[in-house]
Amino acid sequence: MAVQQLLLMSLLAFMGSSINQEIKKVTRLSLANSKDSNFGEWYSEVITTSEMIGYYDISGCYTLLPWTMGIWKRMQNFFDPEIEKMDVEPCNFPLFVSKDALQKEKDHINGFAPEVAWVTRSGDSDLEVPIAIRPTSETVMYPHFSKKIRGHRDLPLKLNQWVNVVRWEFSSPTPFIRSREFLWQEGHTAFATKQEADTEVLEILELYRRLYEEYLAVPVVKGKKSEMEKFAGGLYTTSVEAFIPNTGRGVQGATAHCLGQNFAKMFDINFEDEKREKTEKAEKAMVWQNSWAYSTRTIGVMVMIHGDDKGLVLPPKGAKVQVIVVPVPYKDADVENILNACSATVKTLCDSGILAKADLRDNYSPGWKYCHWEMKGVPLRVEIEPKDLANNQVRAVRGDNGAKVDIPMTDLVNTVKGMLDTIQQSMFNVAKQKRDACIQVTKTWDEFIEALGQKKLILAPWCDEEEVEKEVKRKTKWETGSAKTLCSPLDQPELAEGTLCFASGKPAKKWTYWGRSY
Ligand code: 87F
Repeated sequence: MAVQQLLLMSLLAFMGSSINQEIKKVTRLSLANSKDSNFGEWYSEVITTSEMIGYYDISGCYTLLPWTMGIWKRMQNFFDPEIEKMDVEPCNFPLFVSKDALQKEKDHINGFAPEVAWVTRSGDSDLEVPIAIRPTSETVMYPHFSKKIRGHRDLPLKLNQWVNVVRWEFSSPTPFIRSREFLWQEGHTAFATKQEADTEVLEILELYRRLYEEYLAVPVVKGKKSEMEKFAGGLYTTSVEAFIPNTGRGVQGATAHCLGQNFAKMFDINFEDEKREKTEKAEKAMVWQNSWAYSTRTIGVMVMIHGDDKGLVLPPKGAKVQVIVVPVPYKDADVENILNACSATVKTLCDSGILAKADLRDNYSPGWKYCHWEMKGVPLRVEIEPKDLANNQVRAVRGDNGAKVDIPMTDLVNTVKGMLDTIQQSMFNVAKQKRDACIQVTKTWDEFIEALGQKKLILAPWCDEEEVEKEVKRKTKWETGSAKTLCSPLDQPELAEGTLCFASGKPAKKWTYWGRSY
């Protein structure tokens, strides 16, 4: 009898668990793909199941759903006040560019021409001259710079806009990472001197580092692009570079260019240099310009770095909801008291500046809600059940590692704040450890090739010659994509006297990061 009972019980338990799995599949509360065994599928599944991205019937275009826009808003809320402190002002220039303006600066547009989308028709009639949709706004904004800047008192001029841009990419699209339309901020500034422009580039680059490291908990390297990888219309390009361990690819996270005087020349952006006027005859001087941007790509990088097999994992500073409060009423327990306690908890947390929300829906079970919010990557879950009410406490569960803590109500705000800080810091530490474990210093070609095969982020001494970079690209043209320079870190390790370039054997000039990239 006892044995039969046992068998029956385990049979029921087995049926229960497979029914559970069935339910999870139907309601899409668990992922079918794992991050380590099927990264590409896992990524698509995470961003759709967590309700970040909607697919669309035009290839390379995606819908950014509220969960994504909540993250984007938080990134804006960090960045906007910072650039405001630098006296950068908001603006909004048109979406359309005339053909003349677009083609004014040839270096700038040459390599990019195939990616420019054009409007050629309205209704049934062809436009007299086609107009382009902005792929970036140098050529849209600089006619204004030319008109607005007269004397040195008009400088510096610093503008930023948050807009969408369109680049008709042909390589395979990936939501957030490479899409045909994306959102970004683009800053465009003009100065009287190169020195001021140089200083601003570094200030902006530091803001980008902080955005990634302090807000999104993603480690990045600040560096300078090679001549081959820089923006052709500019003088030099700096960037922050992230690395995705699962694919072994680097990804440019944001970029700040010093444009030099190229655009000033083409768009006549001059000023009477009154300072010189006194000593020499009145002379026109060209401005020094910068442009800088980060885009919704940042969000994709964050998902790839932190997401796990349960779904998205958001760092507290990047999350629209930092704490989700879930009521766990038992059958006979006083439901109303539990719901009230949840609402009160949310109010206390929100009053102290924490982004908290209660999920009081009565058509979903607590278990379903746990999975749902786990999938969406909420950093902290607070559960309140009758036992907690009785003990004047709540139970908190961390989104990043599942650790559970009982928090006395009397200490709620402090403890939750502390936990959110800990999660933020710990997510960065874990990501940095993983990134650092992928860095491989290579001093010879053989070491380089081996490291590339192992999907490493390679740091190598380089002679800084364009021909050599081209040769490396040619020689590594495997089906997974060829290796290129990511950046030369601003923070250079010591380069011992006599160190040779890993690729050419010539004297090395600097340490440079190499790898495959997005
Ligand atoms: C695609 C089509 C046309 C990149 C393009 O990075 C033009 C371009 O100019 C193009 N793709 N670029 C370079 C963008 C440079 C620069 N613009 C302002 C930035 C930061 C923000």
